[in-house]
Amino acid sequence: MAISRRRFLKITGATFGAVAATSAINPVIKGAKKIEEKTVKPVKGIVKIPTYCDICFWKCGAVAYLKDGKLWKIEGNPEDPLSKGRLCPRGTGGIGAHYDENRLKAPLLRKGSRGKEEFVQVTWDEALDFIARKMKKIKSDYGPESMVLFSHGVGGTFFKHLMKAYGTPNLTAPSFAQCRGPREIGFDLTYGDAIGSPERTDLKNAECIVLIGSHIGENMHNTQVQEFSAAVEKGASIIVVDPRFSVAASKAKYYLPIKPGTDIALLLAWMNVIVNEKLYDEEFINKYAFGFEQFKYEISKYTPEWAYIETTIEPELIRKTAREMARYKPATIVHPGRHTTWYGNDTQRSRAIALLNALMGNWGKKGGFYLPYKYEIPKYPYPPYPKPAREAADNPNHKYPFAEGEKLSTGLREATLTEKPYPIKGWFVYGTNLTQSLPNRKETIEAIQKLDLIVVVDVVPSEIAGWADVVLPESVYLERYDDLNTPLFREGFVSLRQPVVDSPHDQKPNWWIAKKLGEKLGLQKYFPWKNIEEYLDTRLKLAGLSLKELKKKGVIKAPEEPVYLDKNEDPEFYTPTGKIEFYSLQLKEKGFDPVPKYTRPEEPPAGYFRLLYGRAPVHTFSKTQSNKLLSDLMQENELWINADVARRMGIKNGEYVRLKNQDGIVSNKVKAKVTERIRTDCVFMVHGFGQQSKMYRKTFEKGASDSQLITRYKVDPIMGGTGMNVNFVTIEWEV
Ligand SMILES: Nc1nc2c(c(=O)[nH]1)N[C@H]1C(S)=C(S)[C@@H](COP(=O)(O)OP(=O)(O)OC[C@H]3O[C@@H](n4cnc5c(=O)[nH]c(N)nc54)[C@H](O)[C@@H]3O)O[C@H]1N2
Ligand SMILES: Nc1nc2c(c(=O)[nH]1)N[C@H]1C(S)=C(S)[C@@H](COP(=O)(O)OP(=O)(O)OC[C@H]3O[C@@H](n4cnc5c(=O)[nH]c(N)nc54)[C@H](O)[C@@H]3O)O[C@H]1N2
Ligand code: SF4
Ligand SMILES: [Mo]
Repeated sequence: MAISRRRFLKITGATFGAVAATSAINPVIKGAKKIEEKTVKPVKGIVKIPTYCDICFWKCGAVAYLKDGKLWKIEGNPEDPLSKGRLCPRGTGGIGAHYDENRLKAPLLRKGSRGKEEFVQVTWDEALDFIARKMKKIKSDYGPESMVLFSHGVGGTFFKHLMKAYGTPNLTAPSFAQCRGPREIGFDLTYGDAIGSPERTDLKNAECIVLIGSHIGENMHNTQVQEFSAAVEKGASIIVVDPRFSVAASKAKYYLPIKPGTDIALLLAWMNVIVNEKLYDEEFINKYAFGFEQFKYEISKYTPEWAYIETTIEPELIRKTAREMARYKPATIVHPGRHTTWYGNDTQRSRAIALLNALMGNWGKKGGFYLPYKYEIPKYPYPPYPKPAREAADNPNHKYPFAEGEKLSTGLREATLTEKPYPIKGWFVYGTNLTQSLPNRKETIEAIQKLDLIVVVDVVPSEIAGWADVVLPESVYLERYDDLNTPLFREGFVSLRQPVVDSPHDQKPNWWIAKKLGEKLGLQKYFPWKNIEEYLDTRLKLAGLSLKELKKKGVIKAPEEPVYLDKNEDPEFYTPTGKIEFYSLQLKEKGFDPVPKYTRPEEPPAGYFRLLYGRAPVHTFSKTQSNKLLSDLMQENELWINADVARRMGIKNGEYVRLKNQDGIVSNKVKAKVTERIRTDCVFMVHGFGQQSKMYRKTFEKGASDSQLITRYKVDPIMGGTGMNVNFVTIEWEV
């Protein structure tokens, strides 16, 4: 079936002709002076400026257009390896971030109690002096380790630097323990290497793609969608495993509507068939597998008939799809997923996915996992950071033995609540809406109430900003420089984010805020550069490039390197055995199953449904709801509910309902989407809606929040990720 790329990727007319940013001030902010809009010097005609997108964290290269000095539209930069000249609908609507009427316009200081959302407007000096005073006191009373930085995205770079200079090891992001942490650890335990972002999946050359929940097409990571579309167009065989008939499922040859939470059973049965029928890459396994015989023995009991009882997937379909995968090996890829924090057994599920891929012999092969490389640009030559006196507080006594790489955000929240292993007294929050992105909102708020200081840097009055002591308004990505983008990818390149327009009010870029605050904290030696241009140019010069050149092009590529193994080249695995660990001694030593095992998930009680959630093509988490171009396309989320169930319950399509979870939490009202496209035992909604900040008028009570209903979470004992697909809801009618 041919797929129209246009349907996935193109939205037209997303331009702002003559829209002016409004200067209305928020009525909740007391004593606010009217902030004058800055006047932009109009340059006649059309000016094109390359930059990279920030509507999500994929960092697609883009070209912004100014028309007579006004931001007009943004398109993909054809030179950019990630966007290849096309942005996703969110990126195309990115200019709406600049024109957003809800933007924070000046620094705010809390009046009254936390969470009341009463603020006074202050100057930058007043705001930063206040923060510096508090941070100095925290340092002298409790030690620098008592400050935590939560950040997400490249804009956090200079705050990470600031916090390391201040002396804390507690830097974290929700993109690990609430997102891809289990996947990275599962693959690392198996191959000695992580998947990374962008994922090293050679989707465009794959002949068979297996998606386990990865809802590409709704999950709009641009390059992945383009590559997936290319594979579909070339006739790749697509197998989709999802309790919900996703957009990707509509492109599939085989759709497996699995019972939620039972994927490990399916994976084990697939491997059982492939091993029993000797369909795996024998040469590859003989050469590179460790513990294959034990693995073989372990999985011998997991027949398709056994898996059928768990997954509700017919044994014959399990066999057929296993054979289908094997037919196209090594150009078969079982996508490792990205948001993998589902049920608390996620590292083991990721390991099962890693092993199934290993049976395909696809490491370093075309259509499998390619070997990425990057443009090496040296770091800025800063003085060394002070060594923190105490270890990070996120994982005391290494309770989660394989929590490696990034710190656990929920672990740091726990430390704040319990004051163990030591008190945490300050949170600096950059670009992450913690009440939406961490499970159990109540715990987040209780932790906030224990703090001496909480600072939020945001662009709109998000839910988390409502809980801050100080809110700092940032310039949006189209108004600022950020650090260079040099990801590991199939092509090495460096790309630049640079300002396209001025900030309309008193917003400042992150680097400026970090530097000013650093100076007020006496850390000026860590900010030796005059401005970010000097910083960027220094880094680029160290690599023989220049800012001038990169400003013009937006993207510069590194000399090409091979991303597949040569015929006779051996892959390297950085595991303790130097092989792909089918049987993991590392896990065994710490008391975990050396070969993944299946445990039946808890069933929803009678009358309850499992709450599932995911993405919509035109929104990013809770980041884009007030962007006019995007909210015009989707104003609120819907509740997907099975048509038979809805009929039985008397719920009509389009009718508003509320959800009540197992702990009695009732959601905002949400529109029912009555559909055959979901199983009867679960419901689904898009994450990011239903924010509760009163200041955030545009989104207040628009749709329901999955986060509000995710009061339960199941922690992965291996690495501390928080499985969040473990909540059950009933449906209520009163509106
Ligand atoms: N438009 C848009 N795109 C995005 C983002 C965004 O905010 N907006 N965010 C990006 C980020 S950071 C991430 S991490 C990714 C997340 O995107 P993915 O990694 O693709 O998605 P998940 O959230 O894990 O999965 C949601 C899908 O899993 C299915 N599912 C739920 N439970 C189960 C189960 O038990 N078994 C199986 N097999 N399937 C299940 C759901 O029905 C849904 O289709 O998206 C990225 N892309
Ligand atoms: N319930 C639930 N929880 C989840 C998920 C889910 O699907 N459901 N998904 C998980 C995943 S996969 C991830 S990656 C995380 C994502 O978690 P977060 O990164 O916390 O995502 P957002 O909720 O979009 O929060 C982004 C915040 O940054 C602000 N912002 C936007 N642009 C800028 C800017 O230019 N500068 C600054 N300073 N701020 C800006 C936005 O207004 C918003 O408040 O959440 C995880 N948590
Ligand atoms: S995937 Fe879309 S929103 Fe994300 S960076 Fe690329 S164009 Fe922007
Ligand atoms: Mo994520």
